[in-house]
Amino acid sequence: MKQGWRWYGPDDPVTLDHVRQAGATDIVTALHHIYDGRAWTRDDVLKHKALVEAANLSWSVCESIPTHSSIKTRTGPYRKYIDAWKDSLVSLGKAGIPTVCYNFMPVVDWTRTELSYRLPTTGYALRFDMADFVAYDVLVLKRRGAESNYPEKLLREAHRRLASMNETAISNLEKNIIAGLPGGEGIHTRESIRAEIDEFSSIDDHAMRENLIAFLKEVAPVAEAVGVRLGVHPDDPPFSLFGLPRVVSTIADCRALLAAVNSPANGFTYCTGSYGARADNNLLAMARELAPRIHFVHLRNVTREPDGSFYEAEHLEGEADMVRIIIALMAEEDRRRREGRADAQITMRPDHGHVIVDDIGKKTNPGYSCIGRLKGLAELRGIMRAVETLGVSSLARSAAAI
Ligand code: DNO
Repeated sequence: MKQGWRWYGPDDPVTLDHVRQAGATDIVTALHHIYDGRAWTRDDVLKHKALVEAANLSWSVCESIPTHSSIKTRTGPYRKYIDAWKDSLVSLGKAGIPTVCYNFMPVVDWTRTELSYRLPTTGYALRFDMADFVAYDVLVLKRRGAESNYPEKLLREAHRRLASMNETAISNLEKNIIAGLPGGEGIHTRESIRAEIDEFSSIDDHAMRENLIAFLKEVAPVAEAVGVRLGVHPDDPPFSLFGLPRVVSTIADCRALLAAVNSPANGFTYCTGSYGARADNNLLAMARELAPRIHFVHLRNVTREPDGSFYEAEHLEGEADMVRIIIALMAEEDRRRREGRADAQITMRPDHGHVIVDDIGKKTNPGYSCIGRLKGLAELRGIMRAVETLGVSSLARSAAAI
């Protein structure tokens, strides 16, 4: 696998030199300075690419082209935004960026309630706490009908939680949930999020899936024409937030997309952390089934709790069986090589990292600290090297038998 690293551009406190010191060879980035749905020109893309290449790295994945909310509702100015999306795609393809990640989450992109959750190791992780989220949704945002989305027990716990929070704690919770995490597309105030949730009021899972499929039917042929592969990122977390539809959360969701749009460009960002936050997602089975259409990989781990809460674990701990997953992905690379596929090597990146060691107290992008990710990559690289050394085909056979 190509060892990738997410870079937010020249303002990222983790520099391209740091990336090389971490041992990554490939950069995952986007034009974060033009992130409102406007089209990226080929020139914009080439300028960004030159920065990456000047550091002797290669830009192998665009994560992400932003997908404007109107595309998800298919109302208002969606036509203009789909055209801009296609223009950006063409600019990326013509500049030689082979893979594009995107998501179809409504209103909020990836979401956590706590950004500095103290771990037993004394490091810090990101956490999604269900009771805190419900407390915000029902009691702070006061979304209409929110109570009916949650069981009694959780509502009681949410009341208790809110009662224990002071104004600062409530405002931090609100900021964490709605003000947008790095790379995310949903940046809101209390008023704007209410308005945007309302825009989705007539859209259920079925309608949302139809809108995603309609979008894919338009962009996949363009991707094919310019030699780009698309990887839809799963919902994070992979269940409904704010009562809104989420349609990239399970293997059934993935199958529906494959069945609807039969193009080699239509594929997945296989994110073990996002899919892994649901107990009914079998990560290894998903990797094996989706393998031919996995175009990009995020490797990270979560520890789940019974009420749906989770926190980000060490890369090799938590729910995901990282060794077998990597064997499955490397076996797919092997299969592609035998088939002569140009995209035989899949780019992975160590997704998120704890805040540890000298990063504690420094300004870091939530989830995107240097040292935590460096440690994650080192551990994952160790597995890859062992698999390579021992031979992926024999390991894949025995891993399949287990
Ligand atoms: C978070 C990331 C997301 C992801 C987008 C993909 O760490 O996984 O921001 O990039 O949802 O479009």
